[in-house]
Amino acid sequence: ADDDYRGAGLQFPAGFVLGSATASYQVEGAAHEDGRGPSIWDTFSHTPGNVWNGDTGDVADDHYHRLDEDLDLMADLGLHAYRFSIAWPRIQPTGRGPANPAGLAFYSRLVDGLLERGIRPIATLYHWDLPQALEDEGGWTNRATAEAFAEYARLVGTELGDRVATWTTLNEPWCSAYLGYGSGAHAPGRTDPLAALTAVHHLNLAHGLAVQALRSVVTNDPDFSITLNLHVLRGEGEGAEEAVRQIDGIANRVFLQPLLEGGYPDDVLADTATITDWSFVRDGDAEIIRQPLDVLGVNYYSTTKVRLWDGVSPRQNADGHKDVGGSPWPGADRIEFLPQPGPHTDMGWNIEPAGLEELLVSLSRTHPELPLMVTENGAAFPDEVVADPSRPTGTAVHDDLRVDYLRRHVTACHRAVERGVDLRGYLVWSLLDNFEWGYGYAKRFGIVRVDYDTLERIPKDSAFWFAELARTGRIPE
Ligand code: PNW
Repeated sequence: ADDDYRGAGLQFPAGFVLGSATASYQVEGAAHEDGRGPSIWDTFSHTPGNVWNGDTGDVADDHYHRLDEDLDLMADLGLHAYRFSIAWPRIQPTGRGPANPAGLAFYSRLVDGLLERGIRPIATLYHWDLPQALEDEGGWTNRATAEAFAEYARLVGTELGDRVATWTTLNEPWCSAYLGYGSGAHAPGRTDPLAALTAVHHLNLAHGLAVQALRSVVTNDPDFSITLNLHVLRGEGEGAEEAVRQIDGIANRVFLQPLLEGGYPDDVLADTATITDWSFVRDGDAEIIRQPLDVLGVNYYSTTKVRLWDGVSPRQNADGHKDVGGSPWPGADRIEFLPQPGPHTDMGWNIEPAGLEELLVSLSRTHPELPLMVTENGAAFPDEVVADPSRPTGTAVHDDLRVDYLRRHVTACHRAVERGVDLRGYLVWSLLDNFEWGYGYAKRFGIVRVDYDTLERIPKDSAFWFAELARTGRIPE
């Protein structure tokens, strides 16, 4: 069955989009330039103890200053699409007020540069860099943040709404809510289950309000979307079904149901009743959140194994979360997260391409009318860097494990397409090695290596492999 995911020679249908993704705080650097205000990730990364090695995004890949070089790199790799995120604090340094022209100009130049090179711009409005000034007023626990987000969306949409092909409102609200306000592993580093659930709702609301705001200003009939990191769950032992139900509720259905059907799942409300009565949900919110979507973005890396546990202190961190103060699973006090056998990436995440196929097939069964796109998939592995005069950079970077990971997951996508899934494309995470949040620069996801001393970009073997895939639409040997 493992060999079912080798995929060599399989051809994707014409128009299948093959590209890559990054996020503003992870690649841009230039943290204090051209009027950018501080975000929660500046504050968090500059607070000792939060990020490995004390790393910050101050410089990152210096993408802000190397935009043209990076655009040329994407063109060299033959990418069909590039998914980037816009840093809210570059547009509104305090999260409110008029747009900063220098901030808009940067993203306008980025979008034009993509279009000139025939690369489709997929813009994400929020990939976690909330203006610190808004966090000071409660951040995502404050309903006003969702309203401010709609105004930010309108400003960006007014500038770029004639050129962006796909608008994604939020990247992985699960991470924003539960890692940001529940476990504390991500900015703003809060550990409060009530705050986490309040954030879930205000993120959902922000999505709905932003789609409405974008629709009112864009002129080129773009696609509207949101990207979720849905959890593919495996249950174990007695009570496996109940454990899966609980985590599926709090991780997946708490987003999918309001976005696609309207309202929150009854069982999630019941599971979390000791934390909140959800009275932060107001009349009319359900209609705002449920906006028609043109495509759903799916980020997939691994699977999650759970079981029901009757002890006092379940392990909540086996799936790669740092062992920090809080839990990212409010209300799920009886669930244990189990380590999984088999090969793992450098993040400790188990490698299971069948999980991606399963996820895509199950989404398309429950929502047959909703096109899907894999907006992130990839792997952190150590790279082997060797001198090689035959390469343009004089250096080869061998990353067989990454090539193998990508091959298997791209094959999973192909299998899903064969099974009738309306899957529009696959974007590899990431174009460049970058600031991997709590792990700083220690984990490398790029298909292009970044030398953090010189900031030189060196395509890895996986970049050449992916370029061939993008050029031919066929999974290489
Ligand atoms: C995603 N987790 O993050 C993000 O969208 C990227 O910015 C990130 O670099 C990439 O995956 C790799 O980590 C996640 O703890 C971060 O479950 C953490 C988790 C999941 C996704």
